[in-house]
Amino acid sequence: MSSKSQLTYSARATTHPNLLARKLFQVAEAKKSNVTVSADVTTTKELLDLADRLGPYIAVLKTHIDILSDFGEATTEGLKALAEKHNFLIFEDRKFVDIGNTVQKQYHGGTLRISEWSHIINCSILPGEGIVEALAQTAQAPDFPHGSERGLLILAEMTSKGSLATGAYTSASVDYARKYPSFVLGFVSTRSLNEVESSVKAASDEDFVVFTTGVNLSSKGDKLGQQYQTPQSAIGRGADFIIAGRGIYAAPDPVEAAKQYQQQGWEAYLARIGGASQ
Ligand code: 5BU
Repeated sequence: MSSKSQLTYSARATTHPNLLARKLFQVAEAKKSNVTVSADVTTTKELLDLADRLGPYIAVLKTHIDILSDFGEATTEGLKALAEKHNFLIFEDRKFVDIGNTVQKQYHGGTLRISEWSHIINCSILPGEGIVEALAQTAQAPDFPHGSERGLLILAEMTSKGSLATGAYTSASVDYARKYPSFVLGFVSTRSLNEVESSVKAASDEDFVVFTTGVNLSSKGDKLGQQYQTPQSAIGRGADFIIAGRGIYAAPDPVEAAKQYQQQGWEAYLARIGGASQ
């Protein structure tokens, strides 16, 4: 476990080298929530309705914008307005995985205009270091207006059965996170990766943010290889933000479910920081 994961979110908000990570920790502290809801619904109305109802209880809204059947201006304007209204960040789970020249076009412009509305994006490092460099170049270009509010999570591990994102792939994820600290916030992974061997030296102020997917209170997995753990287990293993999809949006009462994940996630965080001063 990283020494930083024993610190409070507010302490990490003050010291983190990355501006978006600071904002993320501030939001978590202000709302007492480390929950990311994975809003995997397929129409704009359902997405915005869910974001508005769950907004008060979450720190981040994760989207798969390409599963919407009616994506358009109303989707992005609605998302941006609700993120402001409820003080959450948006994470488009697009999982970029291509050569640098292509991912720049997929991220900035195109049909989805992801760079305009999504604070956080993620990528696989299967194509090599160039993918991180290319996305950082776009988000940090002098004429890009939202530079300080954009960050990348490297998809270092996956929750699906038989995932090949292990071993050398996972340690290369840590290498690249260390090489691009102003853009890479941390990882999507099932645990803290600070102990993973890396060929790049860690900076003394290094503080990777860990998002863990596959969190569910009432199920162990699905029929397509998804594997779940509980908020307590994820946070105990180093998650700073827990991501839950069906556990929340497919519950009989999604608002009650979001409150339950919020409470359990927050209690697990308090248990992890133990006696740390707030
Ligand atoms: P679920 O309904 O809680 O199983 O949804 C999980 C979400 O997280 C879904 O949007 C997946 O695409 C996403 N996910 C995941 O489940 N596992 C991973 O390793 C990664 C993303 Br990366």
